[in-house]
Amino acid sequence: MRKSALLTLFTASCALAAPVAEPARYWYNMYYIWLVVAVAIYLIVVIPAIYFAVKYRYRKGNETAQHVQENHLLEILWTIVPVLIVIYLATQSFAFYRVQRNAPEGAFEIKVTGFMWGWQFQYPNGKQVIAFFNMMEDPQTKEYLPLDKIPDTAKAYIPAGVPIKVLLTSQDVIHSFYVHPAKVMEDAVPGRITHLWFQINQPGEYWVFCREYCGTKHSKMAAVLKVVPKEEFEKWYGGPLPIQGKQVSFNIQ
Ligand SMILES: [Cu+2]
Repeated sequence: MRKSALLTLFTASCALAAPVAEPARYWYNMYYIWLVVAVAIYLIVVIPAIYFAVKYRYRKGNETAQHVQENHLLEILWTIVPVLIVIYLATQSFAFYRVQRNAPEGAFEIKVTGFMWGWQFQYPNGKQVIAFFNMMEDPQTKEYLPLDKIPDTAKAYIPAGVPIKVLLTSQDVIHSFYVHPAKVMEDAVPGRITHLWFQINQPGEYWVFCREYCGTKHSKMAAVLKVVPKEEFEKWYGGPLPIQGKQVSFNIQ
């Protein structure tokens, strides 16, 4: 199935209001499918279990159990039904994975390098932002600082409503780049380039976290995305956004 058809299918099947970021709607869609299936299976197992436990509880004079050797219909059913459910869930998951994996054409590319313990954002024109753990935490309480206490120089500016393709790598150990509002995550692996994409529609400030345990300060290995309207972004960036449809490539070492 073509990517665009897949996207349309997903969009049409999702009854939720548009989330602030993409591809979060696909994540929510899948979350609710899994939730409904899990609750249904739980009820199908638990309700009969309670019923039988009560109905066939031990009673005096009724000590002999009835042993049923085999029941072909039941065996076929409890094989085929779970197989169908697993195929359905796997297909859904794979479709979501493909959406998450393939950035829309014309996405703005940035390079992100994870290191112990922070993130370096590099933009195509050479501009860069470094978010280090000690800019994120309160030195006294060791809690996360409120967003307005984090210096703007440590925030990665992102244009609102523009798909962003992130080329990911790591300087030292494996990290994982998780864009909280978009619900996307990918490992940052030393010596390799991995990628993901997201698009944040609503200007504001959003967290990015490391989601692969990487050492003492892993829990504070975060960054802030400062999502601003396109014009404001271009002011900060010092030039116009590369034209949609023209991919910008990096020379990655
Ligand atoms: Cu990490």
